[in-house]
Amino acid sequence: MNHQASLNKLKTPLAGAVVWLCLASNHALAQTPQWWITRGVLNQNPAQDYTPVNQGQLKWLASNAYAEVSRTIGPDTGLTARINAFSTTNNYFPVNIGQVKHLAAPFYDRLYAFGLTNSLPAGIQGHYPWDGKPETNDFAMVNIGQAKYVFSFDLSVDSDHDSLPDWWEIANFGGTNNCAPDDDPDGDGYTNLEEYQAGTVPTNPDTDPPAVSIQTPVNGTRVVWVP
Ligand SMILES: [Ca+2]
Ligand SMILES: [Ca+2]
Ligand SMILES: [Ca+2]
Repeated sequence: MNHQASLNKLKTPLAGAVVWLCLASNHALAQTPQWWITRGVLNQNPAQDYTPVNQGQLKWLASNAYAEVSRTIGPDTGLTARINAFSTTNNYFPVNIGQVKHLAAPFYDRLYAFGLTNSLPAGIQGHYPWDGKPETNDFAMVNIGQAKYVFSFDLSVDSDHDSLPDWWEIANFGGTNNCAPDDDPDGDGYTNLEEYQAGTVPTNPDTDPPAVSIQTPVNGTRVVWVP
């Protein structure tokens, strides 16, 4: 896993609930989300999931997660503030469970606001991966596998397999059953799938790029290309 020397140390969590951060969770997060691959989150070394994670590694992981949230559903002020609270030192310091929870919580708050967190077992309140787990010490050290687990959420999930990811359907249509890829609800000539691929707004014809028209020159005229 890479380090990012320019990233900063984690804030020390406030004293509070002590909850065990559990790897073998029934909170069904993705094993290897697509954004880990596209963003080069992991290096090519064999997995060392039981090696203690350090602050530089955790900041690298969280920074890429932040970039992915920003690309899709967008961050809120709480999440941005948490990322901006990194300092530039202590990258080789160990990380404890409380620090990981402190850093990961605003990510899950943001996912929860979009309805993108998984359901916890019946009777368990909350929306964090560690909710409902046996309690232990927030000051216990964290290994790489535990840090990876907490940041393994996958925003490319497409529950109905129509090529429109859940986050995009929820953001634009308020749910995952309210649009079809071939529909054009704003009547701008672009289907929902085309709007998703182009990054335009499927409910607003004014946000789309203008159509390009190319005139055919009359024979014998000189055409000047202006890039
Ligand atoms: Ca879909
Ligand atoms: Ca459209
Ligand atoms: Ca549109």
